Amino acid sequence: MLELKKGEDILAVVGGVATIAEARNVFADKLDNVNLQKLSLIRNEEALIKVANAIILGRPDSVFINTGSPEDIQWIREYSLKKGEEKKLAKKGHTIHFDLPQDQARLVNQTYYIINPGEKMSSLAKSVLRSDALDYVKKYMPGIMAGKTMIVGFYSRGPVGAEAAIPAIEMSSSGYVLHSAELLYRNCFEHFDAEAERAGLFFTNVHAEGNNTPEDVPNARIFMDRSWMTTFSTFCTYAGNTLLLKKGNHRFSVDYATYYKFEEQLSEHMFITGMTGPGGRKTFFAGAAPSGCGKTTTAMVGSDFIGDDLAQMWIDKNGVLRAINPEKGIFGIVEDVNKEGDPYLMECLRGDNTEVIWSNVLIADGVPYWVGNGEEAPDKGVNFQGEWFKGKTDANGKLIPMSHKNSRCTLLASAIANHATELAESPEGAPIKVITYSGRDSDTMPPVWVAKTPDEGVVIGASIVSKATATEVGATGVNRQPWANAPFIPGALADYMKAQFILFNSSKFTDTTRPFMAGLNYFLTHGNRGGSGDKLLGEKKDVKVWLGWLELFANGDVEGISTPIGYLPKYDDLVKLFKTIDKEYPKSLYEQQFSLYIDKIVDRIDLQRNAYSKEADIPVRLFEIYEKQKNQLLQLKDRFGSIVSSDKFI
Ligand code: SPV
Ligand code: MN
Repeated sequence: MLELKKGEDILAVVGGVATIAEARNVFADKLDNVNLQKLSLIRNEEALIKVANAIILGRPDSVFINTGSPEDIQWIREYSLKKGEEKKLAKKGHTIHFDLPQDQARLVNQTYYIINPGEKMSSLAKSVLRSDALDYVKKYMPGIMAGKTMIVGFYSRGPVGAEAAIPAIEMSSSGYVLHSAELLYRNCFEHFDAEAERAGLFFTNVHAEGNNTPEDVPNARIFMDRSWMTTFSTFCTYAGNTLLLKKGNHRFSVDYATYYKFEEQLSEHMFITGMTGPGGRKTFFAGAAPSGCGKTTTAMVGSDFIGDDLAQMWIDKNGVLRAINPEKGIFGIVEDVNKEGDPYLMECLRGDNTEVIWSNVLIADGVPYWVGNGEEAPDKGVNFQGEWFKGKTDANGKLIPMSHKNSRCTLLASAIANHATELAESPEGAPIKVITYSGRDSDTMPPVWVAKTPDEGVVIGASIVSKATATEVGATGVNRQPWANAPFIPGALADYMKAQFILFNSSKFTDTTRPFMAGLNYFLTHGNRGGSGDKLLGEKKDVKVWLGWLELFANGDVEGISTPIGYLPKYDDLVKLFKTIDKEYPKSLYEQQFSLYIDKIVDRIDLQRNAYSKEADIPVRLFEIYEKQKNQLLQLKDRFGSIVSSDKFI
């Protein structure tokens, strides 16, 4: 359970500002007339008291109120350049930002939920008691913004007025963080009061990078106060650790949906995209994948791209599942982004007229380069670890890549040629017909399969596994990644799972609106399918076929093959779809991809069942489905052996 406003509000305790009159005194003391004037347009007293407390806590030299006006945004760009957080690149509107080598990804071991004594948390999350977090803030944060300007921005996570949109305040001494916020979130300065009132809450984020030295990073903390929906981030700059409008507030949205909007809303780590089917019909997808597993690429394959990272969903009065993107921009991984696989994104990155903040790539003569860009690489330049030259090794003798694996580009989603900007900005949300779940699974599940029931769909989400990626510092091995949202689920996994079962079985859906739920996996290798080596069986562009088949299936244009794990595509239907991307699709490849490898799947079921059986209060439905699927799979094995090709089912 989650109880809001329980325990002491750390920001208020340390700041000491309790009334609006005291807050106004702080503003009169710290803000110049221009910024006082701007702030006078915000009337929400709770919000103003938070801003005053952040000022008292951080003790910045000055305070800048960002109204989102072109002049204010320009001021932020220049502040960031002046402080050296960003540098201009050769192309107009492009800048480079470097994070310290120790701060290239989410600092999972320094990221905590602030909890009250006795609160049940996700077994996959770290938590810190409120009193210990208070001690940290008291020790490290007073005066942390001295010598700097604190910038205050007011944003909406979602199109203003959308059912699932929640406003948020971002306060930081970093120009880079606020510059990124302007590209990634909707500035709602004018609507903040009304939105806070409509939603009944807002999120608060406080960040300070301090001196930004490697010696500081061990003291870095990312704290998320669940009860007060307030984040604190210190001594780091990587946006995943600092721009807590993104994953910090996503975590709060997950909490809020799970405990306060049960049966009504979900908050997911999902892309949103539309596919155009026969006759020009549009079918919208929301799809989960762990960080660094190609969510951005998948999203951009659609004809109507809406978002690449997060989705907030609800069921509308007609029983249609609706999704909004809480973001309006992309903080995308650039490794392996190239003309072949990501033509629209490349147009923005290499063309003119798109504002781009690059991070942690190689810069040579003012031009950014990255691993896998499909272009000729320079021999030297500057990257995340300083001077770089081809063949340079680290202290352990390991080759240093041209760009960090988690290096990124930040830009407006509307800059992407296939972005469906009008729908993305509509508070109505996109009508979602297909939900997908995927992970880096090299040896078990087929490229695509569809759940037969909502319960089985929920189990697909619960059963995602994935190889560790560079998006988290220190992560290794193959991990369970429930719903690809695990790093962002604060409360007990059982509670989140119940919310999934309830929502997808909701009686508000009709037979025609209930979404289809599917698994996707592009990571099967030759070595695990009768060949050898780690090479993938498919290519990036095959995604179009898997999504295209789901589009046809969800609209009743093709039938699936019924198997214990769900419906699989028929070979002939895939051949036709591969033709549309100019590829042959040999039957032998189909056999490799879609034969059921029974022992692998049964092992996977056992792994999940064992892990979930250690967790308290998991719904029995999950175990019943695992049991049923396992029994059916073992019966198949008795009849056909351990590798069962799909024609055995016809
Ligand atoms: C991810 O890692 O899932 C991201 C980037 O989308 S971060 O902001 O680091 O979470
Ligand atoms: Mn993400």
